[in-house]
Amino acid sequence: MPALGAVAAAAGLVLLLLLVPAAAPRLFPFFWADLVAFAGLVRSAVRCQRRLNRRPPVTLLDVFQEHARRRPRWPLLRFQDEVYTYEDMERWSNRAARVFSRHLELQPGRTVAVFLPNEPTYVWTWLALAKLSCPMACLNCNVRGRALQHALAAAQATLILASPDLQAAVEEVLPALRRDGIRVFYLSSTSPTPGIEALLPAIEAASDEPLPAHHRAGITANSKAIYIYTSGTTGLPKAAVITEMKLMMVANLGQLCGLRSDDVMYTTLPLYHSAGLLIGVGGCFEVGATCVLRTKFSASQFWDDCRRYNVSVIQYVGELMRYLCNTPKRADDREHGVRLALGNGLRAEVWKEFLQRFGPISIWEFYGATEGNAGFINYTGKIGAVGRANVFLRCLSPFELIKYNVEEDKPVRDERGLCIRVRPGETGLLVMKITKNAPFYGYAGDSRMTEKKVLRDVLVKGDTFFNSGDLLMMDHERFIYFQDRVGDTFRWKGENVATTEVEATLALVNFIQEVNVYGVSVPGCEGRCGMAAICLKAGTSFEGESLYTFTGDTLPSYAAPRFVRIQDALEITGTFKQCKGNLVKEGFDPNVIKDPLFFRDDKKKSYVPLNPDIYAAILDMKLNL
Ligand SMILES: *[C@@H]1O[C@H](CO)[C@@H](O)[C@H](O)[C@H]1NC(C)=O
Ligand SMILES: CC(=O)N[C@H]1CO[C@H](CO)[C@@H](O)[C@@H]1O
Repeated sequence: MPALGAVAAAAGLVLLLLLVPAAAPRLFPFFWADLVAFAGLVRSAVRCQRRLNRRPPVTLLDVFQEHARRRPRWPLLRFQDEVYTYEDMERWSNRAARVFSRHLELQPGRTVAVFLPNEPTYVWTWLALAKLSCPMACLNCNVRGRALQHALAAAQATLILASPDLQAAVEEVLPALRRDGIRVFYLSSTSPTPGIEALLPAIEAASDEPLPAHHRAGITANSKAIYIYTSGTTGLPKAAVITEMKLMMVANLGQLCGLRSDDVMYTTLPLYHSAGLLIGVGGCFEVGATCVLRTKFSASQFWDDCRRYNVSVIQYVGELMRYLCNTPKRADDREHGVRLALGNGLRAEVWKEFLQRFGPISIWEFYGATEGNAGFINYTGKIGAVGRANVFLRCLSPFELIKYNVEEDKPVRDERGLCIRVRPGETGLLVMKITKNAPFYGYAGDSRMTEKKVLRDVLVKGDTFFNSGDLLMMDHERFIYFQDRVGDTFRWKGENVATTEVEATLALVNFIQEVNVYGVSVPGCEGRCGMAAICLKAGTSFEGESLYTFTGDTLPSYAAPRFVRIQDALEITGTFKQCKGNLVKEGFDPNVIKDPLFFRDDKKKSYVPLNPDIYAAILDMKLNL
């Protein structure tokens, strides 16, 4: 989303378009929807800029504190049977900030890493660090060993506040941390690890009076507020920088989608990612709403929790909604007060099923990367779309879909060395122009990775774009659809195979519960050959012939998976994205893989068990793929 300096220009544009005669709605059927969405964005961007341009700037922390002053008794957080009001959180964070500042001698600007599960501690720690002007690096709870050290170094964190729940992970790297001079504390009442102090007793004993203002003296719109580690399924974590401005813009997203102060938002997403922390908790700070926090997502508990806490807004990412649809049907499926769902990664087939089953919930699907400089929101209710290429928005944060060579893993360039726009209906790489209003702050401590995300000479020599790494498609009505991640799409028989499309088709098969599609290398073959890891629905069995017929009818021959692997459960990341890396590496060797494997046999017109003989025949190139 753009931070607006160009607001004046934009307002001029809006005026101009309003003066376009009545033909406009006919020419642009989504004219009003586009305009309203645009106006909303402008309003929100203007608000963020105004606040942060004040002296002293009004940050998200100040917005929270204003709610705490005005509605002290309003619940901010519900967690299991505990309730924390705005005032409670204000006081807890005052106490914690005192201890961090005095006892830990924390200076403004020093990065502090938090290594905590989803629990109220996370929220008051965030507020306390904000009160001391210390950026918070949100360590992924699943990160271990060398990756953990790397994450700390990237954000230059010299202090870790951890939970004893992660004792083993902490102790594993403790000697290395000590060598590097990194201090570790537990935010608990007792410490299970010799040499690590537990801070809770000191925090409980500290004064809850407000802190002196000097701690916040240096804060500006561009101060680093948070580091979020991007959840790559491969490689070491990269620390994306979230400035005060970006934090506020993202926290405003909920309000843009209709989040109100009387809403109860249900967050089961990990707080170490932007969806849970910035959009979820941050969104509640912004409007003064209540957040129901859960340690871990549970499909079977989801709706019971929604009823128990009177939830009105839910958050989702990736496969989460599919898991809800996969639970056994219940008579009370539609008995809940949920009116709004915010998230991303919802696939069209799940979207339809979800609405049919759980009732008319308004779904706001948006697209955006934590480190990205712009994003889209679905504001028209077009199922499957992540947003619209709103003519208004496009002026503010220009993006392009450009031709991409999947094999060479880089954009196609013309004879002048510039990139080529795709036509409507064609899939292209999404790139967003980097401007003053849509800056890209890159990854902390990793200029090489930062440079990799920057694409130069896209439309004219010398321009710079943020490379989203995602392949999207825009239709003739300018709706935008997510197609695949760059590394996931593979080439087979000279064609691009978008794994999400094959997955969407296979998800319709009656015995398939979940599916993950990827390409495996076959010796002697160009490109990668399609393979699907599937989970069977309870009480069903794999039917090779019917799957053969179905895929033959619904998929182009190059896209129908050659190999099928049946797994008990599919591996996912902390943000509910499927992991393909290990599956790709493991390939299709029945001598190594213990899961049942099947092979698409064109002679038998069925998926047949992939035995060592077939495997050998493929390697000897006696079997044509
Ligand atoms: C949910 O709403 C009902 C009815 O309005 C109320 O009695 C109950 O206390 C509420 N529960 C919570 C957790 O707010
Ligand atoms: C503003 C708006 O139209 N948002 C929509 C996003 O998509 C869902 C479709 O399910 C609609 O219900 C929302 O109203």
